[in-house]
Amino acid sequence: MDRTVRVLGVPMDLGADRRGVDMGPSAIRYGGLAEQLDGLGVDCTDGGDLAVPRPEARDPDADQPRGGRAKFRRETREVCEDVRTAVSGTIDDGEFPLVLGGDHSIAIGTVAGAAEPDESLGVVWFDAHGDFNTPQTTPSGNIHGMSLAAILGKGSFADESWAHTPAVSEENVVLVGLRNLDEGERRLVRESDVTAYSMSDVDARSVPEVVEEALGIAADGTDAIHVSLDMDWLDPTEAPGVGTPVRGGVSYREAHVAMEYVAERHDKLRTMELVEVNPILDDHNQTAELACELAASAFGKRIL
Ligand code: EXY
Ligand code: MN
Ligand code: MN
Ligand code: MN
Repeated sequence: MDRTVRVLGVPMDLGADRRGVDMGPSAIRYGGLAEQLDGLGVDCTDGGDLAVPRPEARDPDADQPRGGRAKFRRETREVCEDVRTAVSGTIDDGEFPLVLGGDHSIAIGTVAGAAEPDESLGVVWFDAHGDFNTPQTTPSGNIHGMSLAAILGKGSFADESWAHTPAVSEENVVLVGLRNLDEGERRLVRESDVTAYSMSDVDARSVPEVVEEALGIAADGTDAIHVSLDMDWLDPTEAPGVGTPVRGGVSYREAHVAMEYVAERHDKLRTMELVEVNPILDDHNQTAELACELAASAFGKRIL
């Protein structure tokens, strides 16, 4: 990594039902992120945590979009606009934003901040879930299950400039590791131009082959790429401390080799985020420590 990495914590849990993911940034710091990056010789600064309103302070349904449901939409918009400003400012300072969640709704802000208006940004989304629901299809109203749909302006998100980042074209968006989709979002994924690799595709072809292809699609014709690593991508036996665990995820080694392929793309990598770490559900901070290790692999750590 040729740039200084600036860590930005977003203790956000309004996008999810289960409390605890707001402690993700602290857990990742305690998991040794700075030590991992220092050990690599990566220059790293900590930009601190952004402010997030407490859920008790607001009625989750106080502000609903047309014909749908998105809990804490107003607060999520405020947080994501702050994330956008912090990420964009970090990039303008010539540094690399490493954003720590917090639930996956923060990706709306990260991507908005990463994309310059007149550019095109590719996205690789490592996740057990599609995060492709809209307020019109969501079964829960939780925005962390809508964040990619929001970025792409699906459903009523087309009218929400804070959520929709037009610089991201569906042709340059890749979902990797799907194994849990709701009916409505499954239809939206199929109808879209995003590339979606389920765990069945990973089983049939292998992580190296799928991830190399995914990074190629995100980089094809774009100015930069964003990597969004939802820790529930991994199998819960490796990463139990996540908000929405789903069995049948990737192994410890598969996750590392995926990040090693990410490291090969540092010429185009502009931003990265580590999300959905929930230490309440964890076993001795294991998931946060793994997130730190994976970040090190993504920033070039090699054994030999
Ligand atoms: N698809 C379910 C929903 O929309 O409520 C669950 C979403 C979980 C999203 C996690 C962050 O990846
Ligand atoms: Mn800018
Ligand atoms: Mn997610
Ligand atoms: Mn997920």
